[in-house]
Amino acid sequence: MPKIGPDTLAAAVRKTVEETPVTDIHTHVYDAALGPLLLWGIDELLTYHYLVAEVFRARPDLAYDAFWAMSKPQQADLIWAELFVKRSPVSESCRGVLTVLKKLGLDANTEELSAIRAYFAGQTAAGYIDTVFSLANVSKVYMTNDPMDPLEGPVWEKGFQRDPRFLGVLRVDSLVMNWPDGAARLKPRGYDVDTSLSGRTLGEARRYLNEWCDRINARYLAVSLPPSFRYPDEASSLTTLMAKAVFAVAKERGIPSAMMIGVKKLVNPGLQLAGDSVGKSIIETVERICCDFPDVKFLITMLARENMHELCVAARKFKNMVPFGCWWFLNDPSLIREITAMRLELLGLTFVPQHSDARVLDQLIYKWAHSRAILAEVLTQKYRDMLEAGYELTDERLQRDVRILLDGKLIEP
Ligand code: FIX
Ligand code: ZN
Repeated sequence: MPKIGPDTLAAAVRKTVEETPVTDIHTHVYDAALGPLLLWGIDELLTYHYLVAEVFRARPDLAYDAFWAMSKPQQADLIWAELFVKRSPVSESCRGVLTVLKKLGLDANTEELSAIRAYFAGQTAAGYIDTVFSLANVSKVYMTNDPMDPLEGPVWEKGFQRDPRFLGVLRVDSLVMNWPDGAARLKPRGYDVDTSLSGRTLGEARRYLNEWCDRINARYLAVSLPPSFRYPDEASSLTTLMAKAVFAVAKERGIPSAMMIGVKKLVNPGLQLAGDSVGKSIIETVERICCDFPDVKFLITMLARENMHELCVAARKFKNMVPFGCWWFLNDPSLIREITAMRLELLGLTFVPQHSDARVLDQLIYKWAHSRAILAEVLTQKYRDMLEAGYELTDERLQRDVRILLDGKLIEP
């Protein structure tokens, strides 16, 4: 195989990263069979909670209730006017909308949305999924499935023909957070639980997890945890449920347990979904869990920038932990660059550089376009350093490395 030299390196890396299909290991997009849960189109893009938070910064005079009383198209019109017309769309979330429209061949330099809305009016969900997956070069996505969601649970119970591009993930927040809320959700579903965390209750919680892992063919179990989450913590219902239900079922089934740690929920309730914030977690909790459950593969991402280096070092200590993604408030070019370089330097190719966390289908287009550009930039520098140290890079080796980073196999059992 011909060797890649310093002069052609950047172009070769960029081409390979662009052309390597991605498996997106954490999203909030859904198989079209789940109907209204699958969000797509310009009004959903513009009312994404990241942009909701930003429009209130541009319009601090706007009352939360007044905004929430608007229809979704009215909210989208306001966000477009304030963040794209009256000001340049400088933020990462705004630039994302520009990238989506450009990739779709639509003109973003417009003061109102009628022409863009007309494009989406001509799409079907099924057809648009194909368009988005192709433009984003995404082969598969992992969903976030909550059987206790009143909209989602019944669709699974009825059953539907699965789209193989949408992989199941059992999200357990509704079970484990704010106990005994989970008990109140389990009881009417026929699980013999009480508000204590007796052996019977924990056994029934495991039965719920197993039954739903079977039903959705869950590839891993997932939860979002506050920065205050501690393990061990005998006094904590959350910790008991995680250790004796979630990790136990993950081990029994041989599937990973994903923890997304560091969210402070609703610091500003007026913003609704946009009201969550970030808190620094303690890495000792992650270290103790990885140490005490050596047979479970843990997929970990943390929300505070300050936790990123500690997570890398913890990954060096525990081979059963895979750090993943630049999550939420870390999903910005300046921080993705810093985190990805640190991970390559400390972990080689043994981490998952990114997930999209897309809540709107179209976002797959921009979240992967933006992240691929930075991954290519950082990888190029690493390979440049290696060439200078005498390493011989070929297309075959480059394609192999990028596949390891993007094909999602690192999180498979
Ligand atoms: O808990 C999660 O899965 C978070 O990613 C979401 O709750 C959050 O709203 C989000 O979409 C961040 O990107
Ligand atoms: Zn998420």
